[in-house]
Amino acid sequence: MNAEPLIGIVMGSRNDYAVMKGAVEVLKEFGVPHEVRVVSAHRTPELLFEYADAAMGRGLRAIIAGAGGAAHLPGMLAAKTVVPVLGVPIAATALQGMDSLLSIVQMPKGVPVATLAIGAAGAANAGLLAIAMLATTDPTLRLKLVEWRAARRDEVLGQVVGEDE
Ligand code: RP5
Repeated sequence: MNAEPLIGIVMGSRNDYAVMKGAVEVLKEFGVPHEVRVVSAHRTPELLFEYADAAMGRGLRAIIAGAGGAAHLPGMLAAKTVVPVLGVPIAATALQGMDSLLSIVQMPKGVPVATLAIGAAGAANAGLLAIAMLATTDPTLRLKLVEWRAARRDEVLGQVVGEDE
């Protein structure tokens, strides 16, 4: 994307991209300018602080942050910027994403992270939620989102189940 990014997509490891690409695909589909970065809370804390400090000034309207394990990334970003942070828990350990979900959703009162589902559904929904946020002030995007939802509705209305399947 050449336009200045409105949405930042960050993740704790390159390995998280298999999941986080779901958010990228949705933003691409809607033509929303975005950027993708690897920023690790525990391995690159200085970069995390730099990214969060610059986010508002760079015009980011939301940050989608995915991480696995003891997932500090979304919460630490939210602690350092008032740009809304959408957290995506990733199944990266023996706990299958429950660790990450609880780390992200259980933010103490005062510093919220909007927490999505574990994995691919959460990543795609984070993209859609970011779009819905932008759509509150962008009528063209709002129309696209309404049409997108209508297409999903029509898809279900067209489904038929044969009793003998
Ligand atoms: C977290 O640790 C990352 O978000 C990733 O989900 C997990 C494992 O990282 P790698 O060892 O795969 O780089 O920080």
